[in-house]
Amino acid sequence: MNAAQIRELFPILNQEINGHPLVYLDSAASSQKPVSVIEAVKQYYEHDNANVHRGVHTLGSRATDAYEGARAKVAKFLNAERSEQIIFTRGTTTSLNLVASSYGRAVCREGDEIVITPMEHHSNLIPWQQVAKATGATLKYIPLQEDGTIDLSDAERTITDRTKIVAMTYVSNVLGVVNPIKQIGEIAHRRGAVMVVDGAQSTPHMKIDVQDLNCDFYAFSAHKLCGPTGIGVLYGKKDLLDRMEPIEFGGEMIDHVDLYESTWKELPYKFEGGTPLIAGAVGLGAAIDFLQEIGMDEIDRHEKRLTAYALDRLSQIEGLTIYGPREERAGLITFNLSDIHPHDVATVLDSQGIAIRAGHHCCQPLMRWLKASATARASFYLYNTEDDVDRLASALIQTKEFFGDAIG
Ligand code: 7TS
Repeated sequence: MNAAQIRELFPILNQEINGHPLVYLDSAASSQKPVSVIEAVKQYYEHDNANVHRGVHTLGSRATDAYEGARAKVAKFLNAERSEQIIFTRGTTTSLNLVASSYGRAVCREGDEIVITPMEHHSNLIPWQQVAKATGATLKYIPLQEDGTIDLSDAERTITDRTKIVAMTYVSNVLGVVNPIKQIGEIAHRRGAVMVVDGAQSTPHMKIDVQDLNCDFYAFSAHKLCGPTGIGVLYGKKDLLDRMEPIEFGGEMIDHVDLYESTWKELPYKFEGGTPLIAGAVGLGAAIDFLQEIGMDEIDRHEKRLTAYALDRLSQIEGLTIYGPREERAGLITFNLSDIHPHDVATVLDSQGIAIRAGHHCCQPLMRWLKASATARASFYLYNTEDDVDRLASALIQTKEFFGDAIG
């Protein structure tokens, strides 16, 4: 299937925005959903809906099977050893907060270190700041090289025997950098630290094998990989998850409750208090089926081709600054156009039916490192085509001319 055919499977893309066919270049913020995912959620609500893990009635067991079936699909998708290592959360943010609040606060003491990078999304930065503040641990940053990449020798220097946790994004949502997380995980393990991976921007686009990466925790959101909003995953190594305390308490997660003491269910349920997002899990399962049918390697290849084409087209536009490395990058391009504010760029593009993101992308420290108050970003997915890139490039040229004339 080529990208133009894949595009047909996404009903939302078949519309005009401000009188122009929609070009959606904001999938790094949230991807669009194919018919099969929309139908799976609809089918669940029309035929199988009930609460999970409690009823003896037929709908209750169908809902439980659907929910647990989705967990098994995720486990296979990540190549996790067992389904119980897959904890359903609200998304990457909740997954990372769970690791920080449960594992981080339990293991860190004064004098210990938590190591992250300046390119982290706020979701993988603030939770660690909070752990550092609460425990007296020191938050340290592996410095970035000029092009935004990480040099392993800097990781070797920053991660020490006092480091308890290394937390890092696999793919930067601003720079498009693909971090060497396997190698950094090896350094972390040599020093006795655990490796936490923010997989929000990697999981939708490339094959992930948590056993090969040998990471201790891995987080992602369904909505960036063709699934519904409001659901995501935390994968963890079983011995670590077994030792961790829940951070939310209530129904579904208990084994035995007394007036003054309670005990918890086994994995993964001790981390899933309350009625979960069952339909969301069903949608995530359908999204995984959809992506795997096309093939993660094929998606990866398509995005690399498209990004190379886009880099070529955009770098010909005078006055356009592209951030991040030229080689070895993921399917997104962050840029600024002359001194036009990125919000103005995004607004002009929207008037032509082209959706991009502008702002700090939840990466304020990285914006300061880039010496930019904000940037514009075009991000690609399996449904984007060269035609989309051509529309973006010509709209940017027009935007520049428009503002040039206005200023001049
Ligand atoms: N980590 C990274 C690297 C991200 O890009 C994002 C979302 C998150 C964590 C948080 O994911 P959530 O699903 O819990 O919100 N990134 C973006 C973005 O780049 N534009 O909008 C959201």
